[in-house]
Amino acid sequence: MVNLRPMGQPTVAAYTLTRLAQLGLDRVFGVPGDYAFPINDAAETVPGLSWVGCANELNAAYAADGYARIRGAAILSTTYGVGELSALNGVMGSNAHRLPVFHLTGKPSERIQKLGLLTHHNLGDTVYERFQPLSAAACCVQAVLTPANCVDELERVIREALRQSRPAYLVISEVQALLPVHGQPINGLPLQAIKRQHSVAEELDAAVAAILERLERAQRPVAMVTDLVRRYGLRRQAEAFIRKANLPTVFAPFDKGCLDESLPQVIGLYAGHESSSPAVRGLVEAADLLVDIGGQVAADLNTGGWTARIPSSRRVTVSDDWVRLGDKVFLHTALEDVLSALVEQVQPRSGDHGPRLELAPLVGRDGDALSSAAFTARLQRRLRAGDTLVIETGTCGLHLLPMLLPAGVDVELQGLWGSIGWATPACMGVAMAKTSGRAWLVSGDGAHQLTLNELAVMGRYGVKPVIFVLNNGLYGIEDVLSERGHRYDDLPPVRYHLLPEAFGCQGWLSEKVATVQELEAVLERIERHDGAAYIEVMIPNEESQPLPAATIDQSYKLKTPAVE
Ligand SMILES: Cc1ncc(C[n+]2csc(CCOP(=O)(O)OP(=O)(O)O)c2C)c(N)n1
Ligand SMILES: [Mg+2]
Repeated sequence: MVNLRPMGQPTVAAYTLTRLAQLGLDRVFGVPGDYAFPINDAAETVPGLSWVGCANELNAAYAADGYARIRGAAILSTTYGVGELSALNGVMGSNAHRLPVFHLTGKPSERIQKLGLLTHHNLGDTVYERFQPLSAAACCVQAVLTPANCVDELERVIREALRQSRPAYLVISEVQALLPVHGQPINGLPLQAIKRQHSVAEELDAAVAAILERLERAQRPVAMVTDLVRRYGLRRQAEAFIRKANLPTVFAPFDKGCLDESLPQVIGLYAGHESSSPAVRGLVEAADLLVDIGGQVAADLNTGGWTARIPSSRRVTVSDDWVRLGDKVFLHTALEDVLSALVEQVQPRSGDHGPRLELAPLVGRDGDALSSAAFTARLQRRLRAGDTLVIETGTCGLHLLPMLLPAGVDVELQGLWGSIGWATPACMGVAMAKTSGRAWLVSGDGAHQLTLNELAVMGRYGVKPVIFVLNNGLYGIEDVLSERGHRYDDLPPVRYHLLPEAFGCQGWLSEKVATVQELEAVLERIERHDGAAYIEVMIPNEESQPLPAATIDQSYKLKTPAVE
């Protein structure tokens, strides 16, 4: 490789990765490719960074997503066209879930472009920029980096990605990447030390005063906290607010894990008719004020099929940089600033909070065949403070979301974007980002089949997750929603517990369990095992029926032609 570093100036590729690493990031997830070799090389040589070679770009994007959930941001590296397009679904999911993933891609050199030479990974023409708008569409900000603009553009891109808490797209041509940057390189702060949003004082003061005034007048206020507070690193402040205000507090399904559920104020999950209990639903719907910290995503799966409706007249929404109270909207009110002002000024309320989430009953005994309920109850009792549980989209979510999380246990899921296969690589990213505690994964068999080749990558890098694959032989949740019996919901009979061995994962505890007794024995062994575990859990496929008739009925009414 040519050494192009006159007067010690770093190359565009090296500077870009150095600057991103300063945020506190130590991994680059990706798949190498010729147009991106300078970026790949820099990932190996920049101090403090290491390359994680994923099984494919979609997995890499999911892994970066998981890493960003723990570290606050992540770096993803793909090659031109074929690589970046494969990552798109994953990056779009990071956008939906408000994660600043920096997606770096290479492209053909300007020499090739000026000569009009045809290149591979294109359509046989000289349109070199065809893919940029596609990749950029998944991001909130983009830049084509050159030696002349690199230092300035990177500051703009980093600032914007952190301000909006969404992905950024960075393109560097294979030749520009190797040229030295112009200007004075910048030494950036770690993410936790960066103020990501700024308020306009007048709007902030007015918004906070209005919220406090509404809270003081309210007889039966309830708070709701959403995942957005975690994405801005503000979970502790949100908890401090509900603790000091002493408000009964709920969370919606997509936001599982955004609160310490052992806090006495946390009463449960609110999703209209799919709330954790009728008591929780009653309390929220009888409230004269709902203080929504972060802004509930009012999507179907987050609201019990749109049955969770609180009129705006009874609602205060504190979003990322605006506040709404009834018909009033305040702008430029940074979430962080609103929360600290509220924590400082709110008056504590007295009185009871209401119901609590409880440990799931230990259903099933010894030789009984396993069920989702028997599995969930036993898993719940094994999670420890500091652990993170990654939950895949599918039937497992229906069982795991209403469960009480032990103190200090986090959950990550992809409720809104809901792309099956996400959880397996995301769990790897979570495990790599964590500095203590275990990463647990629960995935259905169908979802796992999309991305299970990432197990080999986990083995290669010595990651030690605890993985449960719930094997019911079908796309269970689809089978329910689309009524039972379609052949397209059946899955090939993979023998999952043999995979770690085939993928070269050393020291993994790998087993198949079909009864309650077998599950209990393996959970006991996992507790003592200092290494990865991979358990195939047999779930009878009959369990996938029935979903409550009312749920199926409601879904059909909205999705099928209205025949009178
Ligand atoms: C990328 C993608 N493709 C398809 C779907 C539709 N989908 C949602 S859940 C699901 C089935 C999940 O099956 P499995 O993982 O076996 O879980 P189970 O419900 O059987 O426990 C499918 C196909 C999706 N959400 N994402
Ligand atoms: Mg299944």
